[in-house]
Amino acid sequence: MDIDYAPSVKEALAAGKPVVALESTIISHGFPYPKNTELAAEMERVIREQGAEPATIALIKGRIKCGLTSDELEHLATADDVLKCSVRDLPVALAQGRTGATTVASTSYIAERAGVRVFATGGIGGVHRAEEGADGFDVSADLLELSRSRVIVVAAGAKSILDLPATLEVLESYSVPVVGYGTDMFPAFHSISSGLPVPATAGDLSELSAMVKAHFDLDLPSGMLVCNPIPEKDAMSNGEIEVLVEKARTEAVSKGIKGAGMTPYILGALNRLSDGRTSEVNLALALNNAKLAAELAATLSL
Ligand code: PSU
Ligand code: MN
Repeated sequence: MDIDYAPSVKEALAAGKPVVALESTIISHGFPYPKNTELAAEMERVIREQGAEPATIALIKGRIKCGLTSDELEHLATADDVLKCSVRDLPVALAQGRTGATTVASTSYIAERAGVRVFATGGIGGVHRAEEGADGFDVSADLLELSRSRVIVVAAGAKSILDLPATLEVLESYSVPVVGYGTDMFPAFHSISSGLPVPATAGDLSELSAMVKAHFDLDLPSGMLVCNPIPEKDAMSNGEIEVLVEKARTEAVSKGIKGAGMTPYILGALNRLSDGRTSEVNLALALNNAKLAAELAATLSL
């Protein structure tokens, strides 16, 4: 696989220094402009602050990039013709020379092959609630890819817009380890807890690192999902977010939104309905994940 590395990422990998992968769909389709440019820059800054190297992954004019220039980040944040590329979209986008943003699934796929083992994002895709899916059935490829790319994904759980019990069931069926960081509960993205238990908890960084090392030692074919709840000071209450989610869901259903457009539509609607509050919350949790991912990557480089 032909990957264009940013020089700083190439050097860090060659020297065995910690590197953290970042996705680009969150920039192109997850945040409004100009909040998305702030997000892209801040994610990289937080990772560097911890002594790790950020490697944002995307397709630029038919080339796979691992580490982007600030011009490339700006382009992803502002252009309106950036494809949302999950794994199945990669061959077509590459062959057509397109520019595409990578999801959790395709970022994990590329990160593993690029030699990057830790990846920070906001939230993962999951099983959509039946009534809003295409023909009542919409399961994100993020879940399948977690089962077959050896990358540790640090996320604040998944949005309460999804069917969270079903999402956890699928992760169990796919043999994906799910670990709560400092929590027994599966976090619900904007809020600290979904009320659903996680199968395992890491109390601190050294416990988490031991689990991750054991995961790689076992040579399991999967990744691991590290669930890092949003800091309490930044969180929304379940009640607060549920009201917004209900409105966003109703809107999406009435507009007939389906498939790959669903997650971006919901994120946009939540931002609009909350006057930008959900994007502030999303930024806070994503930065919190970037910090933990960088700390974790450092423990693997020792
Ligand atoms: N969830 C969020 N923000 C996001 C996404 C999910 O809260 O930006 C993005 C991620 O890139 C994720 C993708 O991988 O949406 C999932 O899309 P789908 O449900 O179409 O698989
Ligand atoms: Mn889908």
